[in-house]
Amino acid sequence: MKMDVLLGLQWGDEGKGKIVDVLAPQYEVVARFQGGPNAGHTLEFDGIKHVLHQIPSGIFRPQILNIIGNGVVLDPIILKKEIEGLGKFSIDYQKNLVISKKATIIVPTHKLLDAAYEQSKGDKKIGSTLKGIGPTYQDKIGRSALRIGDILSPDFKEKYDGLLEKHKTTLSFYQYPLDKLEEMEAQFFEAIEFVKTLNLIDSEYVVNDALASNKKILAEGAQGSLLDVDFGSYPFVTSSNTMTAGACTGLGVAPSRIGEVFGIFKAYCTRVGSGPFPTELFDQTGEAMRKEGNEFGSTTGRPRRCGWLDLPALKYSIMINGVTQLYMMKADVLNIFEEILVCTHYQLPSGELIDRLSFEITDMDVKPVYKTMKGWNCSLAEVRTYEDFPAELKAYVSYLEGELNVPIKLVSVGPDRVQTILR
Ligand code: 2SA
Ligand code: MG
Repeated sequence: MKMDVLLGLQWGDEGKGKIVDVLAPQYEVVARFQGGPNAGHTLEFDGIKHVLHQIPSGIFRPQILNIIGNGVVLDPIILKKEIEGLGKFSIDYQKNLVISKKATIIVPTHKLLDAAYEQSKGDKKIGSTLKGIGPTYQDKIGRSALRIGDILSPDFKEKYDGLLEKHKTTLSFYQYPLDKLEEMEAQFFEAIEFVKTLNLIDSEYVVNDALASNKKILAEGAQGSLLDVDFGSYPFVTSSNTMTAGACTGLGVAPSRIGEVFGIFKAYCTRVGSGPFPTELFDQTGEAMRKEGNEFGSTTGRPRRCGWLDLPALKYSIMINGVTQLYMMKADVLNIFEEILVCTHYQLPSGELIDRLSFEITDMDVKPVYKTMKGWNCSLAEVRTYEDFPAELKAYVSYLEGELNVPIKLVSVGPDRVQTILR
């Protein structure tokens, strides 16, 4: 059996949570492989909205084993709150949730460091969610981080104190106040005691044993490919590999065992935080998109920047991930427009047209070159099959498919499960 991977192809918030929820019945295992509480995966069912941050999106289905893999950076305080928040669902956490002992722990000072680094950057700030993601991955790569397995050892406090001293030195260099630290630490150690009661495992064995016994596994990506630490618009990225390859390192699965790669994209683009966004709209159109799409961050509530679909960027994401199926989300948000624009190329300051994301391009003031398409300009609320699609939406889908060379297997036309149209 192979492991399928589901990823966002843009800057996050493509609607991954909704799709995991749709695909979940076909899977026995759902695993997170990177990121941490900076993610916000929204699931809507029975008229209620749930936002998951660290727990995989298969948690509402009792037949699914949910894995938090070694590639994740885990905040014990947020995990405890998340689990308490799901209290009414009577989920059996011992059976349905396992956590890799090799996952890295976010300690309180990581969050302070995140804030200190952002502050020091002034108007060049990344727009981090301030959950401590960057500083935690920094310690992981720097070989000084604490891992979930460490909480079981008698010298955990000693290890923690060692890391704390290092962090304090850095925080004092940035003259960052420590007045909140004591309270955060009290919460942290309480949460650590709680995490000790959860099912802590060597997840690489759990995943590979599951594959060996022909169980179907879905790896659930967080953020998006254009926020990948290697291939995103560096330095305006998150600190993990958000791409397919990250699912291999973040779970301990060999590349040869990757099956389908589901690439999720919105029918337009959004971005939270700073960094280049060539098709961003600063006018009424952008405002209308934000309003219609309710584009506000599910972790921080920040308004998301909005713009037209960017084909060069999407092609790039498809290439680095080996996407085999495309899922287009939130098509209904475009209902309100008489004309729909799609960026096909970028124009460099020299006048040259390109459709590749070169190293230089992230620093350049490029101008998007658009193809204009006729909008469908009507409600999609009653649409249940591809045949019901207005002709203009069909034309939009087949134009994109032709450009991207990967089939668009699903189009979402509304938040409800029944508004997910398979092709
Ligand atoms: P970080 O927190 O240090 O990893 O942030 C670095 C950059 O990555 C962006 N980022 C995100 N972009 C979109 N969605 C994300 N998750 C939340 C959500 C965001 C929210 O699902 O809605 O609620 O605001 C996410 N997480 C990180 C971030 O904006 C920085 O540009
Ligand atoms: Mg999100």
